[in-house]
Amino acid sequence: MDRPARSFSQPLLDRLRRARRIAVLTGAGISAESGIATFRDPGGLWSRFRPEDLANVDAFLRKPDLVQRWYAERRRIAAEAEPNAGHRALVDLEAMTDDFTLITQNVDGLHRRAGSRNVLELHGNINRNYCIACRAPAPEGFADRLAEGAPADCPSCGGFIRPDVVWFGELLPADATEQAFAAARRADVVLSIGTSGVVFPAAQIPLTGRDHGAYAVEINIEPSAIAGYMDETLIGPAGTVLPELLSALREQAGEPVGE
Ligand code: BJW
Ligand code: ZN
Repeated sequence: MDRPARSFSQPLLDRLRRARRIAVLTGAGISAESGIATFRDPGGLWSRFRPEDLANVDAFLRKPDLVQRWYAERRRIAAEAEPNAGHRALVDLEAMTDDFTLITQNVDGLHRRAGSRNVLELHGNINRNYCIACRAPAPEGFADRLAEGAPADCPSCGGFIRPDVVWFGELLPADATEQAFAAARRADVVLSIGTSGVVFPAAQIPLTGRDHGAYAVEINIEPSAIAGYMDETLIGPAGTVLPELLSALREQAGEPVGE
C-alpha cells in the first residue's frame, strides 16, 4: 500500500505560496541520492580521507598528484551521476518564483545539469581547473590527460594545475558570496537543504535570511548544526521531501490564502 503523503504545516505552505523571493542553500546531502558521497556522513568522503590531507592548499603543494587524482575520481563520479528528484524539484520551484537564487556549496554541477538557472557556486566547480602560478584556466581535456597519467602542469608556465574549488582558509568567490547574502537578506523564504551547517560563511546564509525576516526551513535526514535557528526542520531525504512539498504547493494553488 502507498505511504500516506507527508503533511506540511499551513504556515510553511502559506509562506511559500506568497513568497516572491526565495533563497535556497544546498549542500552535499542533495546530491547523496545521485550517488555522490557527502563529506561528513558515515561512509562519506572524510571517513576515508581527512580534510586536512586533501582539502587545503598546503596538502596540494605537498602532494599535488594525490590531490589531483582524488578530484579526478570525484569528477568521474559526478560526470556519471544524474540529477535526482530533489534537484529537479528546485528547478520547478525556480519556475514558480519571481526572484529565486540557488546557492550551492556543491562542486558537482548537478543543479545546472538539472536545469536550474540562477545558481551561485560558493565553493567552485570540480570541472574547472586553473594554474596556481599564472592563474590561466586549464586547457580542455586536462582532466582526461590527468586520468591517463600524463603530466599535469600548466602548458604556459609549468605551474601546478589545481581544481577550481575553495579549500579551507581560502576566500570564497567575492561576487557569488555577495549575491548569496543579498538574496538571503531580501528573501521571504529561505531553505537550507542537505547541509551539515558547520562550514562558514555558507552556514551563515540561512541565518542571515531568518534575521532579515524570511521563514527559514531546513530539509535534512537529521537536524543539522543550525537546525535550532530554523522555523521548521523537515526530516527526510531531499529527493522525497522536495517533490512532496512541490505537490502540496500545487494542490493548494488557486485556493485563497486569506491574506
Ligand atoms: C541529506 C541527505 C539526503 C545526507 N537528503 N539531506 C571556526 C569557526 C568558524 C569558522 C571557522 C573556524 N575556523 C576556521 C573557520 C573557517 C572555515 C570553516 O568554516 N571551518 C569550520 C569547519 C570550523 N571556513 C573556511 O575556511 C572558508 N573560507 C573562509 O572562511 O575564508 C575566510 C578566511 C580566510 C583565511 C583564514 C580564515 C578564514 C572556506 C570553506 C571551504 C570549504 N570547502 C569544502 C571543500 C570544497 C572542495 C571539495 O569539494 O573538495 O567544501 S569543505 C566541504 O564542506 C565542502 C562542502 O561544500 C562543505 C560543506 O559540507 P556540506 O555540504 O554541508 O556536507 P556534509 O557532508 O557536511 O553534510 C551533508 C548533510 O547532508 C548532512 O547534514 C546529512 O545529514 C545530510 N544528508 N543525505 C537530505 N538524502
Ligand atoms: Zn600557468
